[in-house]
Amino acid sequence: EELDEFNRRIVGRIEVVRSFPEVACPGKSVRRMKAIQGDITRLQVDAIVNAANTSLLGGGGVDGAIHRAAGPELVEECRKFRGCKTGEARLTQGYRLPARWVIHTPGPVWNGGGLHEREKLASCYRNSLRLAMDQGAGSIAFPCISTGVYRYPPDLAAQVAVETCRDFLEETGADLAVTFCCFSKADLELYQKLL
Ligand code: AR6
Repeated sequence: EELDEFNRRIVGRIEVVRSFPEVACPGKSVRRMKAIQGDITRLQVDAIVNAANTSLLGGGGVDGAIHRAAGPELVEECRKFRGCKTGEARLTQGYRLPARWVIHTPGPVWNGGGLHEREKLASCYRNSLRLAMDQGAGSIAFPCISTGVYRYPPDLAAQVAVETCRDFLEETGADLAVTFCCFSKADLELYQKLL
């Protein structure tokens, strides 16, 4: 009887411990993520992410803005990679940018969602975070990858961005502050709702 009573108390305690993190301890990672509206080329963070294409040799949109602001040395450094697959990421110096590094990642082109677009977009975020962490960066800013010329629906892209970064921070315990740098107010509102 004494043993039964002891076991009941242990089991009771285990249940209390199990329910504790969800109830009283919301994920620490959420506090390390924020959304702002602005121009990513102006941010003073360790690394900014570029929504590139697979050539890594520049283009329009945020890619064009980053190359213009960084100066011609950026494309020279990018040449050495001889391109990059969709969902992968490469790190360069930031040159004339306030950011120390640029992480270039080609996002997927949206084709209705049946061509692994979600997985590829999640890989962009994961691989960029991994590179930043390995480099010792303490802060990173993302644009809304794939939601411009590549037509990924902004609401679905924001979900992938927030979930992937949250999972990465929780799984790795990385000491990394993540900023989602939205160009439009509509995008900012999507992120604020999710965060
Ligand atoms: N700061 C922050 N976000 C920006 C900025 C900026 N300065 N400029 C644009 N955006 P896009 P994609 C936002 O088209 O869809 C390029 O030609 C923009 O409002 O730049 O991944 C590449 O070379 C949108 O929300 O990238 C590729 O060929 C987001 O950045 C192709 O476009 C992404 O839009 C990549 O297309």
